[in-house]
Amino acid sequence: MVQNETSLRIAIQKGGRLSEKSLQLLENIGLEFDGYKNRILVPCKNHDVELLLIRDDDIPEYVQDGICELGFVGHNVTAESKADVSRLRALGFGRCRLSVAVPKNGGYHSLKDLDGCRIATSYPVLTRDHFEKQGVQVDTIEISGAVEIAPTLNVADAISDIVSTGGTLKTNGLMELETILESEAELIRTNLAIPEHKQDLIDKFLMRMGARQQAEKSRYIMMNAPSGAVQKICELIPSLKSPTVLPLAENDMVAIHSVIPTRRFWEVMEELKAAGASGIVILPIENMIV
Ligand code: PRT
Ligand code: ZN
Repeated sequence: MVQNETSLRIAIQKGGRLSEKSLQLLENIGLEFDGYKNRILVPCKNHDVELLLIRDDDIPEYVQDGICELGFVGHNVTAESKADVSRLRALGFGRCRLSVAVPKNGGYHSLKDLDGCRIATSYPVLTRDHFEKQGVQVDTIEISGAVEIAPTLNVADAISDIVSTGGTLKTNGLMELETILESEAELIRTNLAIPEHKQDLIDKFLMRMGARQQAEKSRYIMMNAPSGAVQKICELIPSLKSPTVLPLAENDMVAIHSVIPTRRFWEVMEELKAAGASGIVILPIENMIV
């Protein structure tokens, strides 16, 4: 059973790339906090919840040990820690990858070329695992920051580090050789038993998170069309459910409303216009329970 018998405790990164988005996500599902800036434990104003603000590296272990029931953390950090926790949700932000990178003109073209080399990294566990699986013998050198400078300083021959845009590698004369792990922020849960009232709260938050994530992937679309074009337009609209068709005061005209996946909108936009749709309006959706 978890140690904390009072509020549902959620760990988020104190100050870093994931802090703001994690907090925003909690606020989006209806949790209210204030005065969190200079505090470590922050009570929620409207639910039996408290936030624990810590370094991201500590989050998986804290969740594993039941000091917190939930945590928001990068998958790269969870995977490196090998903590015994469960992933409840991938969160769609903080996307990055752990990659092996080598000096651009170093003559390294594949992982095998790194046999016997020194690899600087803040991710020794994942890096060692990856090279071992490929049967390549390397020495991992653990460095906690500015890993990308290690080859220039001749501290290492290559690196394994987090990459997002790739700008940092480029600036340091490095290029990516291979991806070890794809990552994004995730919500993790302790595998220890949780009291029923806390589990109920978690279920409620997951439902709200699902509604929010679904809404973010969808758009509400409205358009006008001649009645004769309804069938063609309804066939073109990429919605799962049947669109709503409403008569308009103007003769033989209707309004068509539907919810569509955002990513499909541009694909069908021109076709809808060609089929006779006009006044097409697309709106974001706040929450969506399907
Ligand atoms: O203080 P604390 O230990 O809590 O924070 P931290 O410094 O360890 O982590 P932080 O805040 O830098 O990152 C938190 C999490 O954000 C990481 O664990 C990843 O899950 C995720 N993330 C997403 C990233 C990046 N993108 C990223 N680009 N983490 C680090 N980077 C680094 C990258 O290593 C490079 O040095 O940012 C630099 C710029 O990257 P490029 O490729 O865009 O140039
Ligand atoms: Zn960290």
